Amino acid sequence: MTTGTLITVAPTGAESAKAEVPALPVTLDELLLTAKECEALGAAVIHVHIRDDEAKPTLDQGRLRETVAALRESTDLIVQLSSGGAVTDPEADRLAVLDAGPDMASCTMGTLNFGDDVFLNRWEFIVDLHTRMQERGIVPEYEIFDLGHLAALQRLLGKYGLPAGGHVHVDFVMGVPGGMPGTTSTLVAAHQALRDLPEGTTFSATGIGRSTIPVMLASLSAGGHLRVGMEDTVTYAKGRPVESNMQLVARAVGFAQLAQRPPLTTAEARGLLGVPAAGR
Ligand code: KMH
Ligand code: ZN
Repeated sequence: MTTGTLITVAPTGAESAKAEVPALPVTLDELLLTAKECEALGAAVIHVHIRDDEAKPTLDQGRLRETVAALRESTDLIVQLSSGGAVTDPEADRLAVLDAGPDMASCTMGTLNFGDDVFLNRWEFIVDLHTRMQERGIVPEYEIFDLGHLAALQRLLGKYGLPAGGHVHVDFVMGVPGGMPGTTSTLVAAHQALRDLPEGTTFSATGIGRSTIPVMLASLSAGGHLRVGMEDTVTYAKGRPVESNMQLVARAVGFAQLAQRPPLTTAEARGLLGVPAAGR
């Protein structure tokens, strides 16, 4: 039975421009401050995309390593690097994200239209990500943008075995134009489809844009966990831009407490996800 709520903050993403969203954390200092404050509020996992000196998305290996080290130094958060990057990133650079040695990395389970772009995730690429994470002890979070991605995950686990840590955790990313909608009925369908995955599989959910609140409430009521942050949501309410990631984490913590499923500590989150203790 699910008790507490795992809260993941996705503070930056690769899609919003700093010029249009000035509160977006893009420098290492901004990211560290955000990470510390979100941890203090109740986040246990940070899903990280980084930016270059021009605030453009980058998968620069030196910066990724520096970011992982700095987050470990300043917080106890579980550090999850995005292997999705930006839609323009080549597969080799996305695979090389694992070389930075994060606790976790995302692994998107299929190709989809992504607004006007295509987010390409070929089967062989997914297999490479999954097996390299197995070899290196990096725990995946399987990103599910559409219901068919769950069937792909079932196939992946059946052919290549359980992930590092032995626990399967998925994240429903809902409301991307081209993916599944961010509605309660779709979340229920996705939740039901988990029965074909290994016993004990857990899920988080995030709703892009205005679907953030319905998805959050639906996930909590279905026993799921939450991902929030400015990667997914830059409008707090109609006509009100998000002021900070902390504002979004605080709202998620409030909802989780109302649901009587308070935030998991970072140690509890490591236990749930099969991520080794900090300082391993
Ligand atoms: N930026 C999107 C193209 C992930 O981080 O793994 C992909 C994404 C998923 O954000
Ligand atoms: Zn991401």
